[in-house]
This record gives sequence, C-alpha cells and structure tokens, in this order.
Amino acid sequence: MKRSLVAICIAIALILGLSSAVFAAEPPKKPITPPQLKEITFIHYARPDTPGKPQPPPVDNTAYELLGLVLPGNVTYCVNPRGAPAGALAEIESAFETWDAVTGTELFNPASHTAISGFSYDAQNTISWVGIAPTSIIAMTSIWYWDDGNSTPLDAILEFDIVFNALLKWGIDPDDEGPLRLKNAYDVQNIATHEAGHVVGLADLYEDQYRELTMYGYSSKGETIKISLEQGDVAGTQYLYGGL
Ligand SMILES: [Ca+2]
Ligand SMILES: [Ca+2]
Ligand SMILES: [Ca+2]
Ligand SMILES: [Ca+2]
Ligand SMILES: [Zn+2]
Repeated sequence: MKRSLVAICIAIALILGLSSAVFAAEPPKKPITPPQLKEITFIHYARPDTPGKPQPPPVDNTAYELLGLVLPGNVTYCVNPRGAPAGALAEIESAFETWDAVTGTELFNPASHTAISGFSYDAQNTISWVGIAPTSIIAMTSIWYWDDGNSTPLDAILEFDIVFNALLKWGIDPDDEGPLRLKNAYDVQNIATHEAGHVVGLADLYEDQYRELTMYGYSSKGETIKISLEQGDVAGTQYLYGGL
C-alpha cells in the first residue's frame, strides 16, 4: 500500500516535471518571420475635383511620414525616353538631385538611358512611359526591399521602377514656375520629384493641409509646386540620411 502511494507520488512528480519542461520549450509568443523580398507600389492620382468644398485648412509644411525603408546610397537609375517629352532625362535627373542636395549622403548617381520599360525586378532601376488605365493615375512607383524579418525599423531598398502614364499629356515647364505656360500637361520634373521622394523613403500625405509639400499625394496639370522641397520633405530626408 505504502509502496504504491510512493509510486503515484513519483508519477505525479514526473508528469508535473514533464509538463513544466514542455511549457519551458514553447516558442516565444512573437513569431519570427523569415527574411524575404517584398514589393510596395505607390499610385499617384490627379487631385480630385471638389466643387463647393469649404475653405481649405491652413498650410502645414512641416510634416513627413517614413516608409520604414532606406536607400543604400550611390544609386544608379536609367530613363527610357520613348514616349517622353524631349529633355525628360535632364528633368528627372534634376528631380532626383533635389533630394540628394539636402543631405550629405550621396544618394543618386547621374541618370543614363535605357530601353527597358515598365515594372520588373531585374536589377535595373528604370523610369519609363507606359499607358496606365484609368487615366486618373498620373504615375506609379514600385519599390522592392529586403524585409529582414525582425523588428528593426528600417529595411533596405533593393530596387525601384517608376512609370509615368503615357496616356496623359506630358511637358516641361520652361521656368519651373507654372502653371500658366503648361496648362494641359503634367510637368515631368514636378511628378518625378514626388516619385523620387518615395525612393528616398517617404510616404504620401493626403490631407489638405499638406498640399504644398512635395510628398502631398495628389497633383494637377501645369503644377510645379513639388519641384522645390518644403520643410517636412527636407526633415524626413535628413532624418534618414543626415544633414548637409
Ligand atoms: Ca547628397
Ligand atoms: Ca547625386
Ligand atoms: Ca527594374
Ligand atoms: Ca523643370
Ligand atoms: Zn506618391
């Protein structure tokens, strides 16, 4: 009788010991995701008509929002001039160098030509003109990045492609001060500066008070306001890559 009681006690002790061992071996609550390639696409729309809209809020030029992505620096990219207005390459280069100019980090190398167009993860950063429906879409940017699988805030941008909608009319404002001289076309540099902002690691801001920022999420024909960066655009860039 006594012996069997001892056996039961040992058995209970073993079960308790075993269950606590199983509990201790449980994986941590937060699952570890494997490192993987990811793609994010930004769609830039024409500013919607808002007839009868009340007075817009006061302008706030100080905001920015990070994507959580960062460029390695010294990035090379190519422009496909097919379907683009003459001189587009220089306008796009100016757009990228506008961001480069506000940080001591050398972000972008000079632009060169390519025959590649569209979106493709092919180790080439390309900018091209391709027809996109609907025509409320002005341009799109795809960014491929390496999600390292842990909670580090910034993942590395591996590649980007930008497409301008070839179904729309494009032009080059002669003095970057539109909109009077480019009434029915989108200015290449204006849109390119915004798209390059995504490549730098900045997100769209859609609220009305951010309408003067380069990273404001809508554009209009003849607009040139995005060519020059505002305080928030610069602050976001310098947060990521340092000041001058
Ligand atoms: Ca720089
Ligand atoms: Ca540069
Ligand atoms: Ca590509
Ligand atoms: Ca220009
Ligand atoms: Zn955008």
